Amino acid sequence: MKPDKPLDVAPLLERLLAGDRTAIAEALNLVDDQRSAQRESALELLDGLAIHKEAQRAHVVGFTGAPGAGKSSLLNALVETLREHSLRIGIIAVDPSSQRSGGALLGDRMRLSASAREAGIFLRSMAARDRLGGLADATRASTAVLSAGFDWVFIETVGIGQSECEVAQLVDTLVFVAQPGAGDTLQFMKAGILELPDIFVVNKSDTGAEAERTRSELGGALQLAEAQAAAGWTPPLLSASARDRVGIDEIQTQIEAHRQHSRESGEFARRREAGQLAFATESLSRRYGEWGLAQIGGAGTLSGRLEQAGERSAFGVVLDLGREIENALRGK
Ligand SMILES: Nc1nc2c(ncn2[C@@H]2O[C@H](COP(=O)(O)OP(=O)(O)O)[C@@H](O)[C@H]2O)c(=O)[nH]1
Ligand SMILES: [Mg+2]
Repeated sequence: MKPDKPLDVAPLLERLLAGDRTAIAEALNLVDDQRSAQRESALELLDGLAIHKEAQRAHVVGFTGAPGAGKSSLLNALVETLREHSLRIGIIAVDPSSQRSGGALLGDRMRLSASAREAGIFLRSMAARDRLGGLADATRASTAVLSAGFDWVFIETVGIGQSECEVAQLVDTLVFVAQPGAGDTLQFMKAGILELPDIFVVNKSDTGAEAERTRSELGGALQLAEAQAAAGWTPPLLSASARDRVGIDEIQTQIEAHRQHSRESGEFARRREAGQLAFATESLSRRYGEWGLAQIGGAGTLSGRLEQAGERSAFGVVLDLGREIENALRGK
């Protein structure tokens, strides 16, 4: 058991920025620690990461889709490919439904060999548990930590609907993995979230006709959705088989193309800003309600404060604003 007193953050931050592997594990434990003494330290660490530009170099990619679509299998194949280029890769597997601490079940499909792990791949599983701040906040904090030490950070999330919106706010590139024959397309159209993913992959192309049908269904729906999207990027629709290692290179190529496009077009910065604003708005309104938010001037104030955060991370800004709201409520 770790001591229940605040941790000295400066040396940890230094080791983290130097790419020390054990520091990554320590930092992930720290930001996941619910004890109040550690929460102060966690915040200090996140603030430290926010002011170091080199700590945000990672490109963050979300893999989302129904359970069993093959997200873990595709990631596994992709990671192997990326490793051939000696890239350092962090992976977060999020299971919103799991109450099992550590989310051990979810990580199962990621069969990373020992050599892969030594070679600079880091896998972290996260389960819902009983979290004060919700899983999305915890995932955001873990992503900030992994971004300090890796070139790529992948986040695997299960689900349709709400969780897609949450992960979309956290990642630079969103990949949707479709399960052949699952009827995802219709559900997605109804939920109006076909606009979110940057890349679509129909996995299990080895199933033949079924995968083909899903692909053309999804293609039709995308053509309808495309009329609305106008960000200069047309989401590609890819076919792949994680089982047969088919189409993996093309997924990598498209992720890299989207990374380049979004950085050059300014979409990257715009999206990170929007994500932070959504995170701050969501955290504060969850705790204090719309009325609480209005006490500090509403959403307009929020984005201004995030813009001028200076040495504070978005987490720090949220804490500061929370205190201001509490003071306002007390009539100070
Ligand atoms: N036929 C076939 N099965 C696959 C393929 N990719 C994954 N699977 C299987 O689909 C199931 C779910 O895979 P998994 O990667 O755990 O899906 P996840 O829940 O989306 O992470 C497993 O039994 C996999 O072996 C594929 O390309 N073809
Ligand atoms: Mg999985």
